Parts: sequence; C-alpha cells; structure tokens
Amino acid sequence: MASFPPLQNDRLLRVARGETTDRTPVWMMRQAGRYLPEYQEVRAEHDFFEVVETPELAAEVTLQPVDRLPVDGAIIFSDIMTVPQAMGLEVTMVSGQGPTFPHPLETPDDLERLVEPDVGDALGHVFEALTVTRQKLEGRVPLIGFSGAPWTLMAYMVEGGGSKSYRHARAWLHRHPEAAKDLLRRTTDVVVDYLIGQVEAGAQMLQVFDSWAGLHGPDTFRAFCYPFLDEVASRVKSACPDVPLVVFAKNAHYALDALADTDYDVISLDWSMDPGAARDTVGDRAVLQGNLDPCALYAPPDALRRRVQHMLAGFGPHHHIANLGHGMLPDHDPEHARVFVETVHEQSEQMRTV
Ligand code: 1CP
Repeated sequence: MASFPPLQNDRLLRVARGETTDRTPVWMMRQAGRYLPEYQEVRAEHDFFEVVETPELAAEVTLQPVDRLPVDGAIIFSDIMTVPQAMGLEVTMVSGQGPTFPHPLETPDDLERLVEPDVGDALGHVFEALTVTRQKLEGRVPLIGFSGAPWTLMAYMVEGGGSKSYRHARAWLHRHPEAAKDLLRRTTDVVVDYLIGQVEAGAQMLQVFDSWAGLHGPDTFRAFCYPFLDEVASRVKSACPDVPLVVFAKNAHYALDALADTDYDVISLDWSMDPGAARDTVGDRAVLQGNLDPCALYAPPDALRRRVQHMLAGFGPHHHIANLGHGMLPDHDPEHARVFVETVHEQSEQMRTV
C-alpha cells in the first residue's frame, strides 16, 4: 500500500469506531456536486463519467468541499453506477434525468450479458482516484470510499435508470426470484472486491448506499436486501477489520434493529427517522449518522441553526456523526452548508461543556 501523510483530524474515524471526541464530526452526502459553482465549472468542460474516470479531475472535485467548508471527511467523487459498468452494462449520464441504461436487464436471459470483472482492471481508475486524492488531502480529513448496495444496484440495472416506483425491478423479485438472487449474489461479489480494493487504494472509511432499501416490505427486505447487505459487511470487515463501515438504507425503518446486528459500525439515518427512537432501538450496537432534512438547508440561517441544534440534541453528544438525511440538492446555497457544518461544530462542543 502507498504511504500517505499522517491524519490531522481523525474525529470522523474515532467516532465511527465508538470513541468519544471533543466535538461531533460532520460531512454531507453529495457534498461534492452541483450546488458548488466550482463543480459546475469542471462539468462545463467535462462529461460526468469523464470526471469520474480521470483521477486528477475526480480528486479535484473531491477536494472542492473540503477546501471551502470545515467538513470532517472527504467522500471520493464517483458514482454507484461504476459497478454496473464494470459488470458490462452501459450507463450514460443524461442531463436533467440522471444515470440511464440504454440496455437494462429485461429478462433473466439478459444475465448472460453480464461479465465477472476483475475490479483492478475494470475499476482501477476509481482506485487511482482514491490514491491521488488521499495524497492531495495531505491528512486534513479522512477519505471515504463507497459503493451502491446489491439491491439498489439491481434496481437500476433492471429499471434502466431513476424511477418513482421501480416496478420493473420489484416485479423481478416476484416473477424471477431465483434469477434476482443470482444477480444479487453476483453483484455482491463485485461490491465486496470493489470495497476492499478501495481500502487498499487509500479509503479510510466506507459507506454502502442502499438508497432504494425503502421500496421493500419486511418480507422482500429479508429475502432480497438484507442478506446481501449483511454479507458485504461481513466479508469486507474480515478483510479490513480496522476500517469503519457505514450503511445507509434509506426509508427502511423496519430494518433498523436488524441492521444493528450486522458488521456495519455506523447506521446512517434518513430525515424521516427520530434520532431518539433510533438510539433506543440500536442501543450501543452501532454509531448513528444523519439526519437533517436536506430541505432544512433552504431555511434562513437562524432557523437552520435551530434545526441543527434540535437534531444534535436528539442524538446526544456521543456516538453520532452529523450528516444530512440524504444528499445535497443542486440549488442549495453553499453558504447554508457552511451554517450547517459550523453549527454542528459549535453546538456539539457546547453540549459537552454543560
Ligand atoms: O450532472 C451531474 O453532475 C450529475 C450529478 C451527480 C453527482 C454529483 C450524479 C448523478 N452523481 C454524482 C456524484 C455522486 N453520486 C457521489 C459523489 C460524492 C459525494 O457524495 O459528494 C455519490 C456518493 C453518489 C452516489 C449515488 N449515485 C447514489 C447513492 C446516494 C443517493 O443519493 O441516494 C445514487 C442513488 C446515485 C445515482 C445517481 N447518480 C446521479 C444521479 C442524479 C443519481 C440519482 C438518480 C435517480 O435515481 O433519480
């Protein structure tokens, strides 16, 4: 493994490992992205996947929010669609529409189109981007790697892009349950290798995004979502025992108790969940991350500060990583992101002194 500059601010990693710190660490999902004018400038010159696939550009965009805001972590600029691409599916980024698959998986026969990639070959550009970014961070904050979870990746591979109900993907679970499990198993193998490769390349914490976990009911969650999420954590943890693992299973309220029994160290909550109730369910089995409603960032600064204070009080001073309940939105004001981050720091320090 390459050698990297020593870490100066390790609060994020310490809290993720269950330690206590002088203040609550904070970062934002989608902190690198369209709400930043400096990101828009890069995108005016380069296609989305060109940025993802060019390590110097990916590093530049990853550092933009860290240069601008006092966040306690940097998340590598990439997308969850790198895994379906590595498995042989074409994905393009359509402006105003998001990721689009010209040839999604329509029937189980289409699984024959998938390849079993060597992640070092297929996703080496992401590993290189992590290594370059970790060097350029100069130890300011830890670098977070990520992957989509098997179910969320399957949802896109079958649906062909974003959708309100993901009815094609959900229909597969009922029409073709064995083929669905085959696809999920194959995706799990790639996700595991991908995450372990990210750690070898320089990632210091990993987040698994199951953004569409909430499309399930408890039964299909147990059969098609949870086992693969669980397996990703146990296999990655046994290969990289010191690297904190975070899971974000959006809207999967019924899953909280079960997720606390996996090898994920941190459970990221969306904004619909009550911090105190989540803490009661999870107890000391996991650290919690989240969960300010991204739309609270549209509030005037004073109202935003009150929302942040309320959120911090709900989680309490320890075993909490502050974040949004989902990603930054394209028309967010970067100065409101600053209010969010600075208020977390100020208020969480104060909470420890009273
Ligand atoms: O034109 C652009 O610039 C595209 C906007 C954009 C950006 C900035 C997309 C398209 N992806 C990204 C980057 C991205 N995606 C990051 C970067 C690091 C950071 O957080 O700063 C990350 C972590 C993701 C992860 C991702 N991509 C998820 C999981 C998190 C979530 O938001 O739920 C998902 C579901 C995607 C798919 C995706 N990529 C892009 C869009 C618009 C979408 C959502 C499509 C949809 O379902 O409607």
